[in-house]
Amino acid sequence: MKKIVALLICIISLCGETFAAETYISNVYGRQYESLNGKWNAIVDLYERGEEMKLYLNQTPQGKSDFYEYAFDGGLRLNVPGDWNSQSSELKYFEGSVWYARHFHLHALDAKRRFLYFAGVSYRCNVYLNGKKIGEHEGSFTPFQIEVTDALVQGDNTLVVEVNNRRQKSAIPALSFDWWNYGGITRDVMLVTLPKQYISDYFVQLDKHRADLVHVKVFLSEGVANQDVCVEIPELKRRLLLKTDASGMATGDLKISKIQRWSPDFPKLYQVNIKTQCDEVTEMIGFRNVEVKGTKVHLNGKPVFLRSISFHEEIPQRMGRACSESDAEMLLSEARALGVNMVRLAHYQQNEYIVRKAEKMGIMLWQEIPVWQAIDFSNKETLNKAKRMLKETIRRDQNRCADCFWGIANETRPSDARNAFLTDLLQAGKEVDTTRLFVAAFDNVYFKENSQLFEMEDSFVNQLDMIGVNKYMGWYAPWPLEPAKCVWKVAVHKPLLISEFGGEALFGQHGDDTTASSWSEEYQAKLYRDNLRMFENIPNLVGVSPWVLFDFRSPFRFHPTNQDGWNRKGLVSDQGQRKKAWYVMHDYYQKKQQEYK
Ligand code: GCB
Repeated sequence: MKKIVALLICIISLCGETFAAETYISNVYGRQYESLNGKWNAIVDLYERGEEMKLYLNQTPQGKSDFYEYAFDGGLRLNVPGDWNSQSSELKYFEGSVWYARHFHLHALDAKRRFLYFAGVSYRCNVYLNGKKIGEHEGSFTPFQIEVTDALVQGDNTLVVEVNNRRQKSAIPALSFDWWNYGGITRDVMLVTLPKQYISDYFVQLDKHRADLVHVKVFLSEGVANQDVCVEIPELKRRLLLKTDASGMATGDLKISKIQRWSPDFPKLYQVNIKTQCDEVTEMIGFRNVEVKGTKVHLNGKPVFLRSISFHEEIPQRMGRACSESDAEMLLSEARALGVNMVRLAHYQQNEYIVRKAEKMGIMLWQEIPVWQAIDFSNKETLNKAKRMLKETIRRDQNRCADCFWGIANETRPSDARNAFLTDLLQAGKEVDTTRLFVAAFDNVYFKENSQLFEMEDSFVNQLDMIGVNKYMGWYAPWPLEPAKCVWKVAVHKPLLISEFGGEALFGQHGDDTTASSWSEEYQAKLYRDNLRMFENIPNLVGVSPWVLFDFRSPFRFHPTNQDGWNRKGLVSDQGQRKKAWYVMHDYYQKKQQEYK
């Protein structure tokens, strides 16, 4: 493992990118940890002078002549986890640097190793412990950990994090995106305690095609050979004994004939225990097969219709990021009420509470990285970021059987630079996961006058397992023909998911169902009926995912009365009221569920 980590660090630094993750901790919530959530002190650093003024030292005057032109105590207090935008009206639109600080107490130094774990910091950060920089990370939606065993002191420790959410051309997402640019330490922070040689990573999942074969890979933190590794599934009375190789990795297969596979109807999870001489970890893991056969997606050997919906990681009533188990419960139970068997987690990796809860509820997931429209495709550094983000995503959730689809991009247009970027990115993903389907969403499907068909020209799609199409008929695109006469001939040899469709309506606004500018529930409901009619003419359709479950915050939604900073395509309003279109979708999903019984 040491070698792999060293190689990774080397590759990453060769590519001109630095990041703090020295090593990895799989299933952090199943480990011994102390939460560092709560109120942190904060300083808003509008002119970004904090580093020069050494805020990371978090000093207080000692002698009579001592003074500092800053103090963390007595100032702003921010909740962690939480975005800053929703915690102070002055920070609603803020993009820039905020310094966070807190103390924590360590009773005694011992032989254990300790790591600071950040589940998500938006967008980039520098981390300082006891006055010294110990790490940095870029990317809002993936976790990172920093070993602090030697940087900790007995007693009081000072942790300072500079967080910056300024948008940049080379970032992912880049300068513009259709959601709120929430900044802050938006997910959990923990101090994790592990033994000297610990189980850093593992993969326990069913083979892509076989129902009786579980692939196992276990990585130790140290590159030591001949260590015993035991993987057991007590309920199935199965145990696999392995030895590590010189890199600290142990691999093997478990042949099991009577596995009850996970599915939306029966989201069965098994307790899996992994033990070595020095460490043990336990996790609930499910097993399922997801594969493509012809133009169908099969779940556990049977064609499935993907009854999906998208949402952002946002609680609209609070106008802030979702960050807890109860937030996950709220988002997913409203999705479930619609009748879904899948959620497209748009447009970035959402927190682990959501992923784990979805799995328990039997909801399949499409998770994607925030390669959203205009990314700097010709920039090598941006490509390296995207690859790292995809790998960090897969690594965090590789044992979540609910995760069936990895989305690598949303609405990118063909060009040499785009094609090369996505080809490379896809390759990087396939190197680390062979059990899931790789997908992307496209918006370049058009009605062609000469053929009278909806078509798409984009050779990249051939590389994917399934394609998603975002098409806003009746909203951004006028109907060229009656919906019932619109026929699609798009990526005909692949399964096709309508990964977005919809239109805006203000809850409670009633009007003409033929006029988009009425922003009425009636227009939105009719648009849904029309689109569902058209979808019958897509021969390779495997599912639909309307855009979007809830109205969500978006800075470029400028209409003063109908939008006022909200994208109103929700089937449910920002206050939780279901619009008329919700019922159209609900009926459709009930029908589809019966058809695929
Ligand atoms: C899209 C994007 C989504 C937007 C949506 C819209 O195609 O993928 O992020 O929010 O359109 O409402 O315009």
